[in-house]
Amino acid sequence: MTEIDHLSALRRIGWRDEHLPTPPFTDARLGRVIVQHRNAFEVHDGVAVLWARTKSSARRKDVDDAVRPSVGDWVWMSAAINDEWQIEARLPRHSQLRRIAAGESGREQIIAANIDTVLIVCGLDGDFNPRRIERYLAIVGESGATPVIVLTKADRADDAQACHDELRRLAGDSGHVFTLNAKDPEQVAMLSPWLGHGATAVLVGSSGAGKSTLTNSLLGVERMRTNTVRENDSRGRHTTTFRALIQLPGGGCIIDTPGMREIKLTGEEPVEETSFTDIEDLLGQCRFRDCAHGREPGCAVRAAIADGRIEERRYEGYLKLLMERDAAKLRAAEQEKRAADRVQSKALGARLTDKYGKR
Ligand SMILES: Nc1nc2c(ncn2[C@@H]2O[C@H](COP(=O)(O)OP(=O)(O)OP(=O)(O)O)[C@@H](O)[C@H]2O)c(=O)[nH]1
Ligand SMILES: [Mg+2]
Ligand SMILES: [Zn+2]
Repeated sequence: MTEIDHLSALRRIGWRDEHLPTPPFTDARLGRVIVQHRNAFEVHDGVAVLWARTKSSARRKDVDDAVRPSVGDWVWMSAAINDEWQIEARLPRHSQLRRIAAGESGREQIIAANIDTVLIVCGLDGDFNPRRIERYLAIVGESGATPVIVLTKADRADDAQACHDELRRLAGDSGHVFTLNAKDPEQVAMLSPWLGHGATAVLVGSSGAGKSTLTNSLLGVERMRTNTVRENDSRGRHTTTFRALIQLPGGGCIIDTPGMREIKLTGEEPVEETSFTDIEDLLGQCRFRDCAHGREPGCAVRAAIADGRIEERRYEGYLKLLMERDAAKLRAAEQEKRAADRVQSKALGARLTDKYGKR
C-alpha cells in the first residue's frame, strides 16, 4: 500500500494527522481500537478488523484503566500467533473522556479516547434531567472534546421547546443543543457537521436515551440492537453492553456506549467554567468579598435567584457539583500518596535486604 492509500484508509477510521507516524519497530501495524472485550480488542487497521491482546503485564488487575488501551485509541501491534496481534504501544491521546467507574472500586475509567465531540443524549421523556446534563458537561469539560447536547424523542414530547430553551441557557453562548426524533434519518442529519471525514464522536447518556437508535439512523441500517424503555419511568434495559466504534457512510466515526448509571467525577473537572459561567460572574458582585451567599445583605447570587435570573435548583446543583468535584480531587490525591508510599516502603525494604540480607 502506498503512503497516500494508507493515509486515506486510516482516515476512514478517524486518523486526523496529515502524516503517518513512524513505526517504532519493523513490521509494526497501526490500528484503532474499535471494540474492547474482556480479554481482547478488535482493532481496525483501515482495511480489516484484527483481533489483538495486550501484553500479559498490561493485563494485570492492578493496571489502571487509564493506561490500558480504550475504544478510540491508536495502537502499534506486532503479529502474534494464530492470526492474533499483540498491542505493543499506545499513541498519545488528543482527548479522552473519563469518569470514576460505577461501584466501589474508585478506579478511573476511560469512556472513549481521541474523540472530537461528545454527544450527550437525553430523552424528552422521564429521562429529561438538566442536573444530570450538567454533570456530563463537567466531565466533557475536562476531556478536550466539544460537548453537543442531543434531546431525543421530540416526536413524543409536548414541552420539547421549553426543554430545549432550558438547556440552551445551561449550555451557554457557545453551546450546541439539538432536539430531534432519533428514529428519523432526516432529522438526525442535523448532527452531520460533527461527523465529517476524520471526525470521531462518542454517544453518552442513560440507558434508553436513544444512543443506538441514533447510531442506526446515522448508519442507515439497524446495526445496533435497541429495546423499548419501561413505561412507568422511561428507564432503558441496558441493551448495549459494550462500546463500539462504527464508521459512518458520511466519513466520520461514532462510538456507541452502554447507558451510564452514574457519572462520578474524577476531581479534575473545570465545573465552574463548563455550565455555570453566569453564576461565576455573579460571585464577584456581592457587597462583601467573603459573602457566603446565605443571608448576607447585598448578595448578588441571592438577588439573581429572587428575581428568577438563576434557578434555585440550578444554584444548588452547582454547589453540590463543586463539593463533589473537590471531594474527588482530595480522594485522588490521597490515592496517589498511598501509591507513592507503597513504592517508597518497597524500596526501603529492598535496601534493608541488600544491607542485612533476607530475614
Ligand atoms: N419515538 C421515539 N422513540 C425513540 C427515540 N429515540 C429512541 N427511541 C426509542 O427508545 C428506546 C430506547 O432506545 P435505544 O436506542 O435502545 O437506547 P440506548 O440509549 O441505546 O440504550 P442502552 O443501549 O440501553 O444504553 C427504543 O425503543 C427506541 O425506539 C425518538 O427520538 N423517538
Ligand atoms: Mg444502546
Ligand atoms: Zn453573595
